[in-house]
Amino acid sequence: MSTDSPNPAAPTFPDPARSAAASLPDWVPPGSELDPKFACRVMAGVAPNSPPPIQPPPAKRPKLSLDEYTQGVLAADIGILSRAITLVESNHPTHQALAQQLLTRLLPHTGNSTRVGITGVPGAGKSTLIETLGCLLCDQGHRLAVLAVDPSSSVTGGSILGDKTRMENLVRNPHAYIRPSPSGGSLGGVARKSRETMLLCEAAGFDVILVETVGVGQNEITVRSMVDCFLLIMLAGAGDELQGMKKGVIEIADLLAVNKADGDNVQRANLAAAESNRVLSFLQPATAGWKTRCTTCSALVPATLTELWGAIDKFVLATRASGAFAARRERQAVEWMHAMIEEELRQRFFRNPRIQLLLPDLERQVASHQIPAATAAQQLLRCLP
Ligand SMILES: Nc1nc2c(ncn2[C@@H]2O[C@H](COP(=O)(O)OP(=O)(O)OP(=O)(O)O)[C@@H](O)[C@H]2O)c(=O)[nH]1
Ligand SMILES: [Mg+2]
Repeated sequence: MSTDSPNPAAPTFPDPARSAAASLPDWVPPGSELDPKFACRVMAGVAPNSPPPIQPPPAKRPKLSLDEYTQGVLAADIGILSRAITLVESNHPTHQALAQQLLTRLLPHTGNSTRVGITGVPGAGKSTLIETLGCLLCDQGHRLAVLAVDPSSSVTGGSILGDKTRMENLVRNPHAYIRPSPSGGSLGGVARKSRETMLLCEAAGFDVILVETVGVGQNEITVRSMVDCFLLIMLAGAGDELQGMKKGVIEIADLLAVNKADGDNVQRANLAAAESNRVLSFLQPATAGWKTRCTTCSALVPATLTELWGAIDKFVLATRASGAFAARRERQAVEWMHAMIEEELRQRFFRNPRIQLLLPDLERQVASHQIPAATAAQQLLRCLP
């Protein structure tokens, strides 16, 4: 029922605001005591009941063809690269089909970058560190893409905002490209889009890709599975539990760095790094043939980040020489394919109308122990074509 057409049978009550307004002149001066219905005052210069300003409709950009996308990305046209990323981020089936065609064409031009994942608890200084390190790398002649993997950011908007404000200089650097986390909802969705974005950036000639992720949930494992080198940024005295040491993040890292080693925090940072190195000596390294170490750094002292990048460089050289680098990339590509198959099968299963019909009842029967879970699962799986 429309709110404009009240039910004639319903009793009517006087609306105090309306009656007060009815007795007022058309125009109440700003700040006037005559206006009893609002606590705030009418702004000067705004006529009452003026219609909202008419916004011109957003200009529609012409669609790009597959050739235009391909040539634009390969020519490092940032406008077209951004549109190509929006294409791979889209959930629309037509966009997804075009995105896959584009990726197939660009695949021979991908893979020529150093992919580095950066994780750490919120506030560890990841974005600030990326800002300083990123500017150093650009000065050295690198072309840098910074991506974020943060499934929560689509809800809170947190890291998107943080990244923009913490990377003021990098945002303006013509050799850097910063892309906030895609809003994919699930971690799987965000990860797919980020991985494909990484490939697009490589095809556009970016030779260093930094992927920032917040150290919560499964994020680290996902980012580890898409990068060559994984860096854990820590804080002195933040507690092992918080920093993921207990949940095994330290075991998947190739390099650890205690950040904010500046001012009177240097000594505490050195102690924390020594303690981490002691723990590391008992652990299996994340990459065969590489000894994971913990160092210190400060996002405010560029020289410490030059050293940190030196350690990453060493890692890349050593693993390329040993073959671990190429082996990991091959493994990652195959694992990626498996993950995509699982995701697709999952979606087909839960979208199937017959399954949607049977599922609630079977869930109830399983919950109340009337039928075994495996029997119910088999019954549902038989519905798949
Ligand atoms: N003293 C000092 N402060 C730092 C350093 N790095 C970052 N900070 C400060 O720490 C705060 C958090 O930094 P961010 O770079 O936003 O941290 P983050 O890890 O990206 O945080 P999330 O994106 O929320 O996960 C900011 O106030 C920074 O200015 C550092 O090396 N030394
Ligand atoms: Mg950040």
